[in-house]
Amino acid sequence: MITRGHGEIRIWGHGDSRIWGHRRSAAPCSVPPRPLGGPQPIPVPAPCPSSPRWPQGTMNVLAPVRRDRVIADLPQCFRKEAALHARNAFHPSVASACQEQRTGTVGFKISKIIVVGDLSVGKTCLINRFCKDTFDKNYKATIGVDFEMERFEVLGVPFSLQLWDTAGQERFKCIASTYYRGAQAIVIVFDVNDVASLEHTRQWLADALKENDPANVILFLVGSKKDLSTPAQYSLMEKDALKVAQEMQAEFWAVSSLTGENVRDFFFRVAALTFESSVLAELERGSARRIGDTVHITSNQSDLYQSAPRKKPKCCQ
Ligand SMILES: Nc1nc2c(ncn2[C@@H]2O[C@H](COP(=O)(O)OP(=O)(O)OP(=O)(O)O)[C@@H](O)[C@H]2O)c(=O)[nH]1
Ligand SMILES: [Mg+2]
Repeated sequence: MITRGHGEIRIWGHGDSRIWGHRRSAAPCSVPPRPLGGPQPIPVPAPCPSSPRWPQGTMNVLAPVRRDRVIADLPQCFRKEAALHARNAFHPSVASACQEQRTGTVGFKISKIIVVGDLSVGKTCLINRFCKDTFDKNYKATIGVDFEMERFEVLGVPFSLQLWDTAGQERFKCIASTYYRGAQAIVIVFDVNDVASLEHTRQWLADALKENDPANVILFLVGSKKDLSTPAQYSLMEKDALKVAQEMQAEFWAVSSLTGENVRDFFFRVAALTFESSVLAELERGSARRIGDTVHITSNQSDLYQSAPRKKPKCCQ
């Protein structure tokens, strides 16, 4: 949740220890904030080597981005046959917009990423491997949804991802699907050792797209538990997965949350491509009105950002 008021932006959720470091006042303060219940100073993550360029006329009110979340070059795709694009570098318009600090509000936005797929395919483990660098071999079903925040710096611009971990169990699907709306990227996970979970990805995609505009989301198809298959089994499965990914126009990845193989590369790619599409959308809007111009919102226009009334999901009726 984000609240704005009195010059303060706060982000929090789920008592996550990485997030409480953000609960700081933006106002200049000579005394370092003290954590509740102890005199120890708050451990703030090490700042990245080059300070991110905050949009002009603004200041950094959040904790510095961790050094290991800095993206200076476009992370490469996993397979060229099923990639959202196979360019080696960021789109030239995006690179120059970042260079010239013309990224508008992108630095303040939080992009929503939803992670869907059959029960027990490894969605929670995938997110936990990246966000907490942990792996739990015991299965604990996600009930409804959960989320993690990750902050990046891409080409010098701060960029935040909200990773929504949804339940795969049928009985929680209805609750989970109410959180699908407003996604900028959809990550559909299947288990590379379970062909049925790959087949079900089409239905997961269809359900997620009911709540989102297909033209405005980017898709990833992720095969999990790569460590459990032999190279021969894996390459057989990969052929099928590539076909499904091409059909969906999704980018394909195969990962292991147990060993960590490809997990960081995958999330960096998600962050980079989501960022790239956000900046391109901002530039497109900016060609109608120059970024930095003042927009006057009259009372007639003040409901511009109100969402349309939600339809009650069929399964809840
Ligand atoms: N060997 C191996 N096991 C994994 C991997 N990822 C997840 N698992 C195991 O698979 C089981 C299910 O993982 P979860 O991440 O909880 O699955 P989920 O998709 O979140 O399940 P729901 O929350 O019910 O939708 C757990 O026992 C994990 O330890 C992996 O990469 N390799
Ligand atoms: Mg889960």
